[in-house]
Amino acid sequence: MSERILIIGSSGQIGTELVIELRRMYGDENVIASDIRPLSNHVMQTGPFETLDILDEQLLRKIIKKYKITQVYLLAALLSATAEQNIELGWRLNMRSHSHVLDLAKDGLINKIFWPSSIAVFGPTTPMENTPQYTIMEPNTVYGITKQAGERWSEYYYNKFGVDVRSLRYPGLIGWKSEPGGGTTDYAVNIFHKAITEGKYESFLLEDTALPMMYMPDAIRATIELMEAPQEKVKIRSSYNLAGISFTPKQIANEIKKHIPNFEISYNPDFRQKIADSWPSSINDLQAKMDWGWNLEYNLEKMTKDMMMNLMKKYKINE
Ligand code: NAD
Ligand code: AKB
Repeated sequence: MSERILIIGSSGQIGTELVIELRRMYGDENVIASDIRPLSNHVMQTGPFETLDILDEQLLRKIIKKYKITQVYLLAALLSATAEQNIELGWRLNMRSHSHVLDLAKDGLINKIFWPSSIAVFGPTTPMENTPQYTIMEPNTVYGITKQAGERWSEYYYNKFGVDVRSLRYPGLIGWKSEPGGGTTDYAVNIFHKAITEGKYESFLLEDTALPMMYMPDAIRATIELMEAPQEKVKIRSSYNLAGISFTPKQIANEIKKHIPNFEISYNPDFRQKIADSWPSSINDLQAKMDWGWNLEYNLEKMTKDMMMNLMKKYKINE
């Protein structure tokens, strides 16, 4: 049977890019985009789109049946900074969306789920350098708590009901095709836009705050490689560590200066600094490498070059 895929949260930073790639692989008609907010872009024009509030379980089930969906990518969530400002919605949206989708698989309506976790699943008591797959996890943000609880639910549904749920602990993701959606790592996207349009950027994180990040093409490839891996290779059903590139605001600013020598960065930390301070600075993803052959392609230099090239084109500026 050919796959029919539903992306929930398709108007977001990851969804926008994942829909394009999955439509290329599976055919436009077989990848149904859905979000609570429609977008007037490529995602809407190249294939089916449904307006869906994931909290509406009945509508979700209707859409699953209408399109005979076999796989769900659940991307709808409140990210760390936004969830911290709306704790109740952060908890409700991030948890209920996950249980609605897990129950679809438990009831035999779909075969496979992708649900992303995050480096936010770790907390201040976690070893910060080269953070192992299995370690102390005491997240102290509502977002991190939902990711930890979500990981536990995924593993539980796999063990108890055989639900084929797969997950990655994404680092902060950086891309040029879409805007970030309210995270603590958003500075690493905003800095490029401001460098190009204004020649300066005020960072909301301190200059030496190292965080794990990843360029979007690597993140999309990791997601699809995990989802395409044979069942027996997916040995972890909570979520896989994914390392990416670790850098500080100062280091990325220096890399951008290679392209825009007059670029200036200043620092004015806000509430997001405390969140960043509770997260690891680098991650160990040996398990993903061993189990399903994960390999990173973009380092800081290569990513910056590609971001600059694409954003310059987008803003119609000659580098
Ligand atoms: P985003 O905020 O850019 O996109 C989320 C999308 O969900 C938005 O388009 C929003 O409109 C939609 N949405 C919100 N409420 C909804 C609802 N009730 N029903 C349906 N859709 C709704 O987020 P993203 O960066 O694309 O992240 C997607 C997933 O990946 C999230 O689970 C996030 O925690 C995880 N993640 C992202 C990053 C990152 O750096 N972007 C890192 C780690 C984990
Ligand atoms: C955020 O900053 O909230 C996200 C994440 C790392 O989960 N980018």
